[in-house]
Amino acid sequence: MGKTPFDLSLYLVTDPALVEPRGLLATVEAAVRGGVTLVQLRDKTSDDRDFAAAAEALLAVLKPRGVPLIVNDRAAIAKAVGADGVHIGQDDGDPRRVRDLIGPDMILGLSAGTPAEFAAAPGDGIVDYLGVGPIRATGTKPDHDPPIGVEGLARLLPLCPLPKVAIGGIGPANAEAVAATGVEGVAVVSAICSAPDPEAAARSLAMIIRNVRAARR
Ligand code: TZP
Ligand code: MG
Repeated sequence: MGKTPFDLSLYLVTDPALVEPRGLLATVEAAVRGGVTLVQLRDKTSDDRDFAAAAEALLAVLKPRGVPLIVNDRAAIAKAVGADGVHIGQDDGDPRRVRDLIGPDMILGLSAGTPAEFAAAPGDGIVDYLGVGPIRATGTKPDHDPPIGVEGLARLLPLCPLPKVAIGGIGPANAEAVAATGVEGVAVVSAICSAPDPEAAARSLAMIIRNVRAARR
């Protein structure tokens, strides 16, 4: 089969509260029309049954559009439903154990926000990308680590060769500065899920990222 290809450029992370009243599927469909390249189902509150059902419904929408689905935390469900990958944090155990569970082909992402976490991130086919942040304080994740800022992001990037996606407090006001660090992508929750028009929000973030890339070439 081989490793599932993925593009971190504009990475939507879903939040069960923020997608309302539009709903999870409608929000994700709109975001994909707008140019989102990767989607993570993140829901800390639903039980495994509802979570698996949501993942299956998202896969039905995303597979035909060629957009991979990453599942937050719940590796066994990710594997059972045929999701493309799993994203874990520093408190979710050894990434090697998750890799053992999901096999070689699924995508594995790991959150990291300090030089020590960067240094400890296992490449070699274990972890495929790092989620780096938070860039700014954000109400979306009340227990987040101290913000690292765009400058902190720029300092961390050279410390690990894996592809990296920045997350936390990113929106139209700072996406350009974040992308200009050379990071492989930006991940957002509220900037798309809470936008009055998620498709337009995604399209405008995708354009910001494209323009920064074009200027850097
Ligand atoms: N991990 C670090 S910050 C964060 C997550 C899941 C939430 C980001 O949400 P937003 O609304 O894009 O700031
Ligand atoms: Mg986690």
